[in-house]
Amino acid sequence: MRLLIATRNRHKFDEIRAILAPYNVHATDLREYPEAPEVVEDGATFEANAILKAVALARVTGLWTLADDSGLEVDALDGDPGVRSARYAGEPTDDGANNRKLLETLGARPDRRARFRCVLALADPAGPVRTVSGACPGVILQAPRGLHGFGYDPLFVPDGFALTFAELDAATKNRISHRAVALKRAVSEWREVLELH
Ligand code: ITT
Repeated sequence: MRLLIATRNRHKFDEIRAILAPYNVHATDLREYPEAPEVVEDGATFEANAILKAVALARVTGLWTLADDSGLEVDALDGDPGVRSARYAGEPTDDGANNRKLLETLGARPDRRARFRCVLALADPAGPVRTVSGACPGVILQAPRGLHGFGYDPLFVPDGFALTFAELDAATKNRISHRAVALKRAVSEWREVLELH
């Protein structure tokens, strides 16, 4: 099926497309819809924001639409930056500034536990919307390492690994990430609607 991936984040689109590559899904992104509106992500949860994005874009384009809302939750910061992950250090989004702010805010706190979360919303242009979620636990380093990926990847070491998401190759990240976990659930729970049979 043809599926619109409702993101302006190129890295997210590339990851989602790579993870869906084995399936019969033709993923397009918003570059084909320059007139698509900017959706205000003012929901209090990843789920609310994913639904806002998927429903708005499905309505405008008439296509089945998949939206990803994701972010990093740090235990010692009571779950921050959370839904504000993209704009943690202000607008416009700046990954380097976000990483510096996270390190400054965490300081020397010994509890470095964190997890990435991802909620995917799939909107039918006819109305109904459904969601799945995924998480990837790990720890936050004292300084960034690695050049791959995006966002907080250089600071995040997933459980069971010694390298950051920015040091691991894309195939490994796409096997274990919060986005991969959520997409695996999507493929299994939404097999019929995604026409994967
Ligand atoms: P769209 O809303 O257009 O999809 P966005 O980047 O603004 O793009 P979000 O509002 O969902 O998306 O914010 C996600 C932020 O969370 C992202 O900018 C990163 O800072 C962080 N993040 C999410 N997934 C990540 C990942 O796999 N690796 C590193 N950081 C990630």
